[in-house]
Amino acid sequence: MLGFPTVALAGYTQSGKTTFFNRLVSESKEVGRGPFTTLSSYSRLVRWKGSEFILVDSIGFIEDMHPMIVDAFFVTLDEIRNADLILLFVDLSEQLETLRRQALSIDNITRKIDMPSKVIVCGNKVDLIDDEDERRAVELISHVLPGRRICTLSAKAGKSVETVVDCALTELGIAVL
Ligand SMILES: Nc1nc2c(ncn2[C@@H]2O[C@H](COP(=O)(O)OP(=O)(O)O)[C@@H](O)[C@H]2O)c(=O)[nH]1
Ligand SMILES: [Mg+2]
Repeated sequence: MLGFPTVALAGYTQSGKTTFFNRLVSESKEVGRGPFTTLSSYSRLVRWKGSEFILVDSIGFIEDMHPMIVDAFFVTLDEIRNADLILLFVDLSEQLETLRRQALSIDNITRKIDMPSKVIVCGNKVDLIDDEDERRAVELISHVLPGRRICTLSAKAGKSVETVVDCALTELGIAVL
């Protein structure tokens, strides 16, 4: 699409995708990293430290897909599947049992829809947990999703958001200034 790399946000509803999307779009504006261009209600052309990429928000995975929302889900599927990079959001403040179930079903869904290989798992909401819980949650996810790169952040508090974007650009092979 337009020759820019596409970064799609995916993962469970309520995991913080839209918060991350809004923060990135507003930071591109506020911090003078460059303006953004509205492409649709859920895609923006973001300029970040001299690089440009398309950021796509999505409605996210739902654990037990109700028939009513499956159609809506599949509308965004193409954008997820065709993205150069997927930032896969999980809420690290969930109970470990919930996290395990979500990670397993992420594994299932990603296999089913044949996602591109570039994926960064973004463990969000670290502001709600202590270091020990964060360590345990990351350990569990890397166990269920072996070989996946994992970043932790707080989209709401703005913690490590910059690191995540820099990682994303590096993963896309774009030099970060
Ligand atoms: N404490 C905390 N809350 C967050 C964070 N990110 C998102 N939220 C909250 O989680 C809820 C769901 O966020 P949203 O971005 O709509 O999730 P989405 O469904 O994945 O798009 C909202 O109430 C957000 O304010 C975070 O890093 N920390
Ligand atoms: Mg959302």
